[in-house]
Amino acid sequence: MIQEQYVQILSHFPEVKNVSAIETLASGLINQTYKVITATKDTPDYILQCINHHIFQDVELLQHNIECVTKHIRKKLEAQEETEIDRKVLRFLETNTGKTYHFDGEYYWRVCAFIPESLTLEAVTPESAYLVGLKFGEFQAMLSDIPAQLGETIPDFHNMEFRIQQFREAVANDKVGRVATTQSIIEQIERDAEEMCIAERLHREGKLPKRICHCDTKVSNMLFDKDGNVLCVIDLDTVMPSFIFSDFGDFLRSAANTSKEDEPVLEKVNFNIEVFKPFAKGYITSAKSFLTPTEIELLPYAVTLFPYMQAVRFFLDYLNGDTYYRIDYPEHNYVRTLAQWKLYEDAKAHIPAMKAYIEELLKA
Ligand code: GN1
Ligand code: MG
Repeated sequence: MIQEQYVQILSHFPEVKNVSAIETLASGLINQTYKVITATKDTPDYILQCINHHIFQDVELLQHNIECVTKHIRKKLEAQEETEIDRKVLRFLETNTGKTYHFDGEYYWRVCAFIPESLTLEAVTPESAYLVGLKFGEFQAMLSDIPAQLGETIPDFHNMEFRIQQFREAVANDKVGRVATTQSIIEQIERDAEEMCIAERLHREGKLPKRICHCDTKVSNMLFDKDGNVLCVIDLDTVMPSFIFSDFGDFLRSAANTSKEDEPVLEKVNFNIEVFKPFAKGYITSAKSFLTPTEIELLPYAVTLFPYMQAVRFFLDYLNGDTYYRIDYPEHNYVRTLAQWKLYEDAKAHIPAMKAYIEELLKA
């Protein structure tokens, strides 16, 4: 069934014609996503999204970033005489007023062309970890000379100093009375806080650049074809200036965890260096042309930073009374915190092995 509401929204995007069905897609916790199916074979299908403007409050900036990024990548692909460019970069449609989103008075909507015969993976293998590393490195490389100014779609999103400040405020406010029973993790977070904020310090000293990063690197944010080849990077909402550590570290936070993000049995949570190796190899291969020695040296630190940062983010939400992350049971954010903490500690224990592996890679 096609609901009148969607027909109305789609009518603002003149390219969309002959719609025969609209299906809800289950993926994605942040934005509501639908597939728009058209009646004839030669008209493409589309993805319609309702943007979550509680999280992405500046939709104009959000879409500005996405337009700049997709146009820049498209130009590069054209210069490389790539074939099938529409399968290698997302294409967002314009409305009849020339914008890439439509505001209906309450919600913001956008449409992009659906890439046929593409699929996402939920878990990595050593082969896919290598390909994904290569692609995320290439994504950053392609954007390393983007002339446009991009803004932060979520201000201070991966700023560790800011997260520590939020954590300290949450402890001081103790809104829901959870500080007394969580002293041990509070002390542990404090113990490592200064060391984990090294990136912000180096940036202030002019020793570490910010670059355009994806900031939500996970295997499910990559499209593959049916033969396992990588097509393109998707979910561009968090593309913004950040340290390259965001894309390297956050990918391994999920991919190299031997268990789930909210695993209650901590013995099951370990850092799998056999995922780190192919991912690092792929990433360094495509990113080494622009990475500085400091950035390369700090890649193992980045791998520890993201479980640490995520532990802090889950924990401060727990202290604030669970307002940001969806929870399935009352202690969920605390369980998540401890699981991320375990991953952080195990990743830290692997720093020497990670360093040795990267050194070998660079020699080869
Ligand atoms: C959120 O919804 P999802 O899984 O894409 C969060 C990430 C966290 C992640 C933890 C905008 O991402 O930063 O790492 O949860 N995204 C936002 O599961 O806050
Ligand atoms: Mg996301």
